[in-house]
Amino acid sequence: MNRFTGRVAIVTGAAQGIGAAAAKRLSDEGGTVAFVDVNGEGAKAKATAAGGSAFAVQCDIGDPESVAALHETVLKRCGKIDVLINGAGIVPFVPWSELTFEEWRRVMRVNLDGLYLMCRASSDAMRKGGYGRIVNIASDSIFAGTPNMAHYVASKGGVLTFSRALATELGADRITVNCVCPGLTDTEGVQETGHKDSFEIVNMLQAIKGRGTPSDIVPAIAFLASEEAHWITGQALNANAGMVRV
Ligand code: NAD
Ligand code: 4PL
Repeated sequence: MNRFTGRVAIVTGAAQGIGAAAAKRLSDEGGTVAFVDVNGEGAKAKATAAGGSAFAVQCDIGDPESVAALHETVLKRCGKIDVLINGAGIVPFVPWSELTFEEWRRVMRVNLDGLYLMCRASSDAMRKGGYGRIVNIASDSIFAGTPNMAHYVASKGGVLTFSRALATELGADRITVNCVCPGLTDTEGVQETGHKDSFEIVNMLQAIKGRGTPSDIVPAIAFLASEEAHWITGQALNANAGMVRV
């Protein structure tokens, strides 16, 4: 498939995990993809490996100036923004007894403030260009109430409901906004936390057995980011082997 030929895409969180896999797929399918991450070196390595017209931009999505600079760079280089995949996120592992306000804010700053800043800037460019697809990455933990991440679950509930509202706001411009809700997925981020020990229990609840990897999530993201998904907006799609069903 070559669903992104002629399209310009920004993918955040592209240095590793689900974001990196999504960026690679859009690039493989012909898109000009900006691999964006606060880890600039990691993003550069993935963009180089993707080849084609992929390029990397270092950006902290929680910083308004950094997000403005990113959009200036992409618009100067590519002239438009067609697709935004918001893959960057913090995946914490902190029990409620240890959850401080500082830690709460650290997660909200990226998972919600960063999402706002990216959607704000990219959707302005999409409206000018007359085309747009926004795919946000929530999590099926918002339906399961997954332990050791109450602040994260709160932030991802916000990702889902913000996506519904933004779909309304951008509907007049025929820009779609949807969410993918992955289940537990084996990524570098998860391997650094206690979530790495949850695969067995999650597997027990899955309809289809196995360990979720980024390549299991990417097809849902790429579909919602494609032109043919034009009649789908404000929706959430679980990609979780049926672990929770809503
Ligand atoms: P990961 O930790 O492996 O990768 C996340 C990437 O985001 C990293 O490269 C990191 O540098 C980047 N990032 C963090 N803060 C940033 C910032 N301020 N600005 C720019 N980039 C920043 O994570 P992952 O497991 O691949 O998760 C990707 C997305 O999928 C996240 O939104 C996460 O919440 C969501 N998700 C993950 C799982 C899972 O089990 N892995 C499940 C459901 C949802
Ligand atoms: C079910 O989004 O959805 C662990 C870690 N378990 O980040 C998640 C489940 C995790 C999840 C998530």
